Amino acid sequence: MTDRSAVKDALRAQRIETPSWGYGNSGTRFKVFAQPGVPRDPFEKLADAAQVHAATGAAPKVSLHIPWDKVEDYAALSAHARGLGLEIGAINANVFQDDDYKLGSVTNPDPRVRRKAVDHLLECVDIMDATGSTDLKLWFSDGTNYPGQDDTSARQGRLADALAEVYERLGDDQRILLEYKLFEPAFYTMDVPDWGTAYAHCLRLGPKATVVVDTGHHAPGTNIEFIVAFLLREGKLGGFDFNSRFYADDDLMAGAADPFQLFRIMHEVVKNGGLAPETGVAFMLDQCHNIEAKIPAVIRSVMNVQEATAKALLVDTGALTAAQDAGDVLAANEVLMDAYNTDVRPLLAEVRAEAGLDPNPLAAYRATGWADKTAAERVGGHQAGWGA
Ligand code: RM4
Ligand code: MN
Repeated sequence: MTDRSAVKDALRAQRIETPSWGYGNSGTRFKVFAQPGVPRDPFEKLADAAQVHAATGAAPKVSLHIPWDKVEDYAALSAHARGLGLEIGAINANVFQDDDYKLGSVTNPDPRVRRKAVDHLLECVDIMDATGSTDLKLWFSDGTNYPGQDDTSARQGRLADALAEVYERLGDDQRILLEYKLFEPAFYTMDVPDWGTAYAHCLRLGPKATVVVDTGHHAPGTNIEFIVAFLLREGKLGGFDFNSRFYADDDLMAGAADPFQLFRIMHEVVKNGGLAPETGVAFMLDQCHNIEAKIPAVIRSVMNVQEATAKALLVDTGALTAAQDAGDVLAANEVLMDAYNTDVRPLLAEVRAEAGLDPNPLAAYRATGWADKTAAERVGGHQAGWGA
């Protein structure tokens, strides 16, 4: 696509969903560094997310994590979101922080634990009904640490049964987004280690089950854009959990470690129609800001996704196809690299200005004084974090 106004339309239409946990305290297993002004409940997390949306105009949806974002009244939470110009995005189930789940949740050898885990997943669908969320995001920490620990194949059967029960409970407009991860916390086998496993389960479940690609959940060197192209072609790409990694699942700001990889991913998305709302690809962030200020880090991530998208939209597809058809390896590569090497910041600044936004979202956020205000106001109480 090289028609400038079509590129701008596509950029204006892109929505990036931010994670509630990105606004709370987080850390590594060594230390959590608390930050001043961090939200103390899901209502305050939404208020922070509204700052990101105000600055970027592109982040109206917020993913929740249950029970971290458990509240008495989900309709009230959803109304609060609407009042801030936001919507509730994916509901992330959490079956990894309970003593019962030591040997797994839905794949646990003990049927009592499996029942408890599936009940939590069903509770998450109730929360979707109450909040208007359409996406149930499932990530399972399930797996084994030692050869022989459990029956790998039987665990697949337990997983399939659990997924089938949850799938049955979904409303017409609701879907499952199944996320995979290569390793951690389990170190020998994970029960959903890769896209192929997730895809096979989704295929068996039906059209309302799709795969989520968390960019931090692969072995180093994995060609993620190939996975994206494949899943899009099969209509099974539900969305992304964007973040960056240098080593394992580092959950750093999207586009920070390898902006070229993010571009290559967005190139496959754009080329295969994944920006169109009807394909249902959710552009979510799943990251943690352990040492940097959280709201500007989320804004930076949104901008990085937008920049990768803009570059992907600038690929001269006519020239690319011609070079590919002619078998001209160097010309084809050059078309792609030309787009990647374009400075798209002025174009995005223009799109923002035309939408009545500050062309510089980070400056816009700083000018609000929100960081000082919340640091002064949010004293006392318990800061939100993992396990809240
Ligand atoms: C997992 C996975 C999930 C996220 C949790 C916090 O590694 O990426 O998407 O909800 O972490
Ligand atoms: Mn994730």
